[in-house]
Amino acid sequence: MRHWIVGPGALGRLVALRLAGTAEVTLIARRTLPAEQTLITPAHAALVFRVGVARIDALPSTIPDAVHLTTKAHGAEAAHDALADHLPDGVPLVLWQNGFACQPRLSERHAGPVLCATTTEGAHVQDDARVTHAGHGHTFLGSLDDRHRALAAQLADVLSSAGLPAEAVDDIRRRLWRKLAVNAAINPLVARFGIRNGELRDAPFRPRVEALLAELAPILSAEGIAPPHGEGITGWRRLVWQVVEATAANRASMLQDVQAGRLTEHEAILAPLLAAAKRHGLAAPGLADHLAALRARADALAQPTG
Ligand code: KPL
Repeated sequence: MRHWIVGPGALGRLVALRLAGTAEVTLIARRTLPAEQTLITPAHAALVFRVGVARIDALPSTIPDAVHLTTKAHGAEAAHDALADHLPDGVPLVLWQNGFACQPRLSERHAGPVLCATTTEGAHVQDDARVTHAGHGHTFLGSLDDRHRALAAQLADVLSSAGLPAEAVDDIRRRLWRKLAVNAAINPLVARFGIRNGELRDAPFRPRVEALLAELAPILSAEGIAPPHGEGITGWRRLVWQVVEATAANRASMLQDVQAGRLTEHEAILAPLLAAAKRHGLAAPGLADHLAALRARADALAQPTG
């Protein structure tokens, strides 16, 4: 199979280099990356691969069997716009973004099957030529309207054989919203206060997490999204605190974005929740406060510096 991976962050390069062991891979970015790429495995082995590389404004003339969009959530639609004219109808698109913003829009817009993926694989970039696969995880794949089960099963097999265990599911919307809920309870707080995830267990942050949970639970319930274990706020509380424990020493992705001066994924994570709150007539002042603060930061980032 021929895969295009669009978006050269940690996840994109992890997917690209794992697939490169068994398939033809082209890594597509705004600038040309080195064709020789090293994957440092969780067991600390350094595996070197040669992959195809291309710039998004100079795409290869070959046709891929699947395109994996691995940009940040806010870059996905622009990346898709840049690709769309070059792809014949019918090429499958896999969306690996957090949140729930580009997924419904691109599922409508793309001229071919669209799968969404959510993963717990851990990776981080070392430099332009090296990426570390920090921890094994699991990937779920499915289409929002559950129309592409066979394709999801085929791609799940391809990923699993390449060392990224994956499974096709018929409830990807629910799984994306669950991850979004966890991200909403953790990421804006740690990003704004500059703390590691585990510090959320301490005063003064614990009550702030609990207040967000009290806002999130009715919104999710109104959207028909149940937590994986338990019911209502008890289930969401269990899930969020489990993730905090499991990632206590980590700096969340949103904090890393803030510290690196990058745009955060606040629109993809918080805006769908606030839109749902509005639809169902629910109050969400804590979530709204985070969205406003992160939007103000994004506006300030967009200002030219003197
Ligand atoms: O997924 C995460 C992230 O870093 O974005 C965590 C912190 C595990 C949950 O929000």
